[in-house]
Amino acid sequence: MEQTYVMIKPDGVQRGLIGEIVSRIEQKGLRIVAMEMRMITDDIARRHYAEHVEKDFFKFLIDFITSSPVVCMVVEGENAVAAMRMMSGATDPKDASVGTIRGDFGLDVGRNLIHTADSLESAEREITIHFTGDEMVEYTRAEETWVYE
Ligand code: DAT
Ligand code: MG
Repeated sequence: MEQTYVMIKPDGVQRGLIGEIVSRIEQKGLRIVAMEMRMITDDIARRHYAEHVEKDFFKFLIDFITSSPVVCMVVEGENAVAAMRMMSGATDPKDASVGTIRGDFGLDVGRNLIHTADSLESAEREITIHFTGDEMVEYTRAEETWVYE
């Protein structure tokens, strides 16, 4: 089982899409093992997006992600990292397929609704930034024998 870091961004929260997005994660069969609504601090935002510090959109990214509450999650399952990337869709909603979260609900790269870690290494790094071990729960979902062979 892999764990990945997922965050419903301020636009997703403000547009009333928390339930829709959480519902898609649940319906996929993935297991949410940590979830909390938070304001992201400037310090956490800079650590989270450290790889983009040189980009010209970095300041907009930090201002946006700290502007309004987000929902932080750790999501677990087989191939959870790739599964969540597939469900999120391409970075720019203009390129994201219909059926993905960004493709179905977004129009602008700066308002693309959801963050999902792009690799197992990123997932581990991001989970450590946003959660402590005792904030995550261990359980199985009753339906998992019907999700996995
Ligand atoms: P992703 O969120 O798909 O992993 P990323 O890590 O390349 O994409 O970029 C992080 C976020 O930065 C992305 O979700 C939206 C924003 N972003 C990326 N490219 C951008 C651009 N060219 N202009 C404005 N914002 C951009
Ligand atoms: Mg990324």
